[in-house]
Amino acid sequence: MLHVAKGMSHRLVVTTASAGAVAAPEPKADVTITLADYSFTTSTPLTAGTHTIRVENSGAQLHELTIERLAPGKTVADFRQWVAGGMRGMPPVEPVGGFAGLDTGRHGWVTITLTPGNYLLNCYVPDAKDGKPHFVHGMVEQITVR
Ligand SMILES: [Cu+2]
Repeated sequence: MLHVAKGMSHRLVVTTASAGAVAAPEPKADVTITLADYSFTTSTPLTAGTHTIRVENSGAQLHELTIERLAPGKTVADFRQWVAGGMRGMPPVEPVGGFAGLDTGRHGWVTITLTPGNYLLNCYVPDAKDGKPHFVHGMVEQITVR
């Protein structure tokens, strides 16, 4: 059952800023990951430890950054095989963080702590043209964190 059907929703009211309000300064990022149709570009390799990642969408479509830790011995090929098999059984990855639903030309930040291992940078957003998840179009990349 969808979580929203179990009550996982909340009303949010957005109001105009009060006079004299100042925008908060942007967080300081040590890594930038740029999303495009259909790739990830990382400014510097992600290493073990805590990072504040600036996530930018330079693509023509909405994208997301999902960071998933691969199970020991698993690779992006195992992920593709699991998807091709209808996503049955234990997934070869576990989500550890990311940034969802970033529109064209927008940016945001995510702070994440990584331990050494193999990860996927992944995008599950349905494609605007064929509705298939972007990872089907190649928007999934395996990285090694040391
Ligand atoms: Cu995408």
